[in-house]
Order: sequence, then structure tokens, then C-alpha cells
Amino acid sequence: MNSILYIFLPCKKVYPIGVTYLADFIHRRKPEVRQRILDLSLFPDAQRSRAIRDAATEFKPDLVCFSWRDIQIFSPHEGDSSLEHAFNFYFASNPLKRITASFAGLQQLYRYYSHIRAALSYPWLIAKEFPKAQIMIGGGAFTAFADQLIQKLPEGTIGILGEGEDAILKVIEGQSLENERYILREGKTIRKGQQGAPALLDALTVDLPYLTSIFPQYREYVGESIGVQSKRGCPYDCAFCLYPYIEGKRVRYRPPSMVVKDISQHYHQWGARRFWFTDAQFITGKEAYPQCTEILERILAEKLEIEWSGYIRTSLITPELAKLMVRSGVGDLEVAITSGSQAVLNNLHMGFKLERLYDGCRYLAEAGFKGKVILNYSLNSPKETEESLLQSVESYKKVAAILGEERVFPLMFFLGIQPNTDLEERLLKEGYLSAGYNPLMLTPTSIRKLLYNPAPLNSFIAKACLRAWERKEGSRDPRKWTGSLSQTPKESGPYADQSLIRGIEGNSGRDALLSLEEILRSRQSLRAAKDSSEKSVATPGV
Ligand code: B12
Ligand code: SF4
Repeated sequence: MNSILYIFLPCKKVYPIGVTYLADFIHRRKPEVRQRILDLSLFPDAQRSRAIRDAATEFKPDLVCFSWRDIQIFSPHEGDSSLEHAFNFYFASNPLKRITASFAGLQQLYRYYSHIRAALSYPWLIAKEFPKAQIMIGGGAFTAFADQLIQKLPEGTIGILGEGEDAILKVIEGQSLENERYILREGKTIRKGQQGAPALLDALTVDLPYLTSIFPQYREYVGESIGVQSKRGCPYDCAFCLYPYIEGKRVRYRPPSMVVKDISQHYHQWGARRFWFTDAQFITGKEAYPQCTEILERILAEKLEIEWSGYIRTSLITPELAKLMVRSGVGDLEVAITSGSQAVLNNLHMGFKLERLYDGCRYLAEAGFKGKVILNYSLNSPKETEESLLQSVESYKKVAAILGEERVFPLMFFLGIQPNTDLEERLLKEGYLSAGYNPLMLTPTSIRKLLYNPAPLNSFIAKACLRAWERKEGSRDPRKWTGSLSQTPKESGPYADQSLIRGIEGNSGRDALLSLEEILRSRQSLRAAKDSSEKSVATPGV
């Protein structure tokens, strides 16, 4: 095979790092193979089929590699209005609100299914109009839902779970895929392979001039946050998390010099200034300290004036790392505290101590950290009690006292149940989920289950959230002004202050926590009053 067309399936605009790494890898090993990257997110819906047809007609690929990053439309966090509609639909006391929410929910369901249907139509287009081309597919969303999606794709499509470098190389060289995590449908039979040794990440850095030549749409991303991967794999075991399933548990490091060369090339050649370490975890444990330290030191030594972020275990931040993080340009951080109760965290196998998380925040504050911290809370996790909910409220207050209330933004991020996670397995065993359920099939009943918020605590958690969102005229995602997601030039630069104010005004997570505290405290005092009146009835005269 001599030519590969990569098609990044549409999602909310995010730098398509996966396909850039794949194309780079193939180019280093097979420089004679022609390659092109087409990012469908950058086209309006109606023009996407045409864009594929034009690219395939002109480029004549032997291999078409679809990359499917996101499916999750119903996100379990308050920045997504679908959570608000779902809560109104299930829990609002006002029937009008329920009706309005049901219409909004139906619209969202329609969008969700149309999105999947449209994404599936593109491989079918290639299969019908360019039947000689081999089709491959991979990416985060495909990995998460491979068993369901492979049934809907043209027969013969090679699906790859997790990393794809070696698999694509093998396909163009005509080698067997037996040692790769492939999935293939032949009629009604599904064949799967298991990855042998995962690839080591000691390859050279991205060849940016080459990438620029095969990805002319790169210009759209210069002001965005560019993804850089410094390691693959996560050794932790958090019950709800899919990342170790996607990347493996063994951590593989890229040499710091190469990671920083990547950043430096994007900085000097494209003018990029914002970066995101796409690692499942940037600090995977104490073993990662030397690599993380060297990366940050090199950013400083090369005088790269960047803003960077990533998923970071605050519990693993040392005073030295905190100083380096701040000096090298760390931006806003998203910290998955999950719960303020150590017992709830232990039950989810989170593998960190709350005290260490607070220490990490303290070190950041001492180092002069000026960014914002989004504290993700997954209220109503298994083993949650009224007491543990109050501990979560306390934990927010503690972090806010350390970093300053104006910097800390709690975000209600309910546990979303994902296939191939420990949480899914537990809930299947407990009968909460039924065996053979389809995680992509959303109905009012399944959404209620998959946005994990079970009885008996569900109704007043929902009440607290709805009360807060009502006051703020809707749920808010404070990430609009952070380094993590897409920021149009209009939102940055001169508008920075305005968007900051909007973010702070929209701190609905804080309100939700405080409303929850109010509700729980009043329940406690009601109970105490009831108990004492029962006691005085039982022991008259005392
Ligand atoms: C970093 C990250 C983010 C960052 C991205 C920052 C940035 N500027 O890039 C942030 C925090 C912004 C983010 C946001 C979201 N994310 Co995210 N994110 C990730 C994470 C941790 C890594 C993705 C990544 O870039 N990896 C590094 C690159 C090199 O890998 P890659 O792109 O996956 O590509 C490799 C393989 O997938 C494969 N591959 C890719 N394409 C192809 C094609 C072929 C043919 C083959 C063979 C192989 C192949 O090979 C590549 C190289 O090895 C993954 C989880 C994970 N551990 O993978 C979730 C993940 C991709 N995100 C996910 C989601 C849902 C989201 C959100 C939609 C969440 C939400 N509801 O708000 C948002 C919105 C994203 C958007 N479009 O804007 C899901 C997607 C699965 C799903 N359920 O749909 C994942 C898998 C996490 C999860 N829930 O399990 N995310
Ligand atoms: S939540 Fe973070 S630390 Fe836990 S398994 Fe997932 S990536 Fe690793």
C-alpha cells in the first residue's frame, strides 16, 4: 500500500493529535507512503460527505484511516446542558419544567443519534464509492464502544483498540495483525486480537514541516491548545475510568528532550502558545518525577513562553514540582477530587489520600500559582452517605481556603458508566445494569442509569443542583475560560477579563454544593428535633 488518507471524524473542535502521531510514525518508517489528514470537524455538517469524496477522488488512497474521538454527547457534568435537562426531566417538581426538559431531551437524543449515524455514514461512503480502499478505524470513542460499533461498520473494516502505530504499519506492509488489539467482523462472526508487547515511545519527535505539508488545515489550531503526549499508560485502578483500558497500565515514557522538541517546534514554526499534555495522567507516580521535572526544566531553559495544562494528580505534586510548574507556565487545572470522603475514594480505588491532595494545592499556592482549579466532584458515588456528602462540601471549602475562593470552581461531574470499567462490572454483578445492555442505546431509563446518581440520595442532590442552576440561569462549565478547551481568538486576548467574570458569575458548582449543605443541614436538624420530641414523649418528666 502506498497512500493513506486519515479522516478525523467530526467532534467539538480539538487538535487531532492521534492522527498526527500516526502519520508521523508511518512517515519515519515508510517515507515513500503518501499521506494526507482531513479533519471533518472543520467543515459544516452538510459539506462533510463532499469533503471526503473530493479528498478520496483526488488523493486515491489505498488505505483510509478513520479516527473517532468522541461519542459522548450526554456528558455527566454540569457544563453540559444535557445534564440539566435530564435532572429537570427526572426530578423537577414543576410539571412545566419537566415537559420543557422532555422536549429539550428529545432534541438532544436526536442530535446524539444523528451524530453517530453521520459518523458511521462516512466509512460506508468510502466502502461504496471507493471499494478498492482498505478501511481502518480507531480512536478513543471507537476503543470505548468497539463491540457495538464494529457491527455497524462495513464488513472488512479493521478496527483497532488503543494505540494504532504498529497496526497501521503492519497493514501497509501486509503483515498479520495477530499481535494487535484488532476487531473485525466477518458476517456475524467477530474476530479479535490481543496486543503483544506495546510499542515503546522512544521514537523521534514529530517532523513538523512534514506534518504541515500533509495537514494544511493545521492553521485552524494555531491559537488552540495543541496536544502533546509525554507518556502512555496509567497504573491506577480508579473504578470508573477507562484510560488504563485504552492505554494500558504499564507507563511508557517519551524522552523529555523529544517532548520539549515537539513543543518547541509548534511554538517556533506554528506560533502555538497553549499546550495540553494528553497523558492519562501527567504525574503517574513517584517514578514519573524525573521525566516530569526534566520536561518542565527544559521548557524553562528553552525560554518557551507557553501556557500548559493536563490531567494532574495534585496529591503527587511536591514543593519543587509546584515551583517548576508555575515557572514553566502551568495554566488552569482540572482536579478530579471526586469526593471529600476518604472512604468513598477508597471504595473507588482512587489510590490517593485527600491530605496529599490538599498538600499539593498548598505547594501550588506557595509557588505563586495564579490559575484556576476546577474541582470535579462525582457526588453520589457508591457508598455515599449524607455524612460523606457534607465532607465533600468541606473539602471544597478547604481547597478554596488554600488557593483562594476566586480560583476554585467545583464542577458536578457525575460518574458516567463506561463499558470495560470496574464500575460497570460491579453494577452488572449487583443487577443495577442488565447483562448485554447496549451502552450506546440511550432511552430515558438508560440515561437515568448511566448518569450514575441512584436513590436514595439522588433526589436532593438533584434538587441542590437544580436550585443552583436556576439561580445562575442554567448550568455553567467554567472551562470556557481555561486553557483546556477550544478558545476562539474572540474569547481570549482583549476579552479575557469579560470571560473571567462570566466564569466566576457562572460558578454554579459552588452554589450546588452550598445548596446541598443547606438541604442536608436542615434534614439533620429536622431529624434531631424529631428525635428529641420522641425522647421527651417516651420519658415524660425528665
Ligand atoms: C487528553 C484528553 C482530553 C483533553 C484534550 C486536550 C487536547 N488539547 O488535546 C480534554 C480535557 C480537553 C478532553 C476533553 C474531552 N474529552 Co477527552 N480525552 C483525553 C484523553 C485522556 C487522551 C486523548 C489523547 O489525545 N490521547 C493521545 C493521542 C496520541 O491518542 P489518540 O488521539 O487516542 O490516538 C491514538 C489511538 O486512539 C489510535 N488511533 C486514533 N485514531 C486512529 C485511527 C486508526 C485507523 C487507528 C488504527 C488508530 C487510531 O492511535 C493513536 C496513536 O496511538 C482520552 C482518554 C485516553 N486515555 O485516551 C480522553 C477521551 C478521548 N475523551 C473523551 C471525551 C468523551 C471527551 C469530552 C467529549 C468529554 C466531555 N463530555 O466534555 C471532551 C470534549 C473533547 C473535544 N472534542 O473537545 C473520551 C472519548 C470516548 C467517548 N466516550 O466518546 C475519552 C476516551 C475518555 C473517556 N471518557 O474514556 N479530553
Ligand atoms: S482516573 Fe486518572 S489516575 Fe485514575 S485510572 Fe483514570 S487516568 Fe489513571
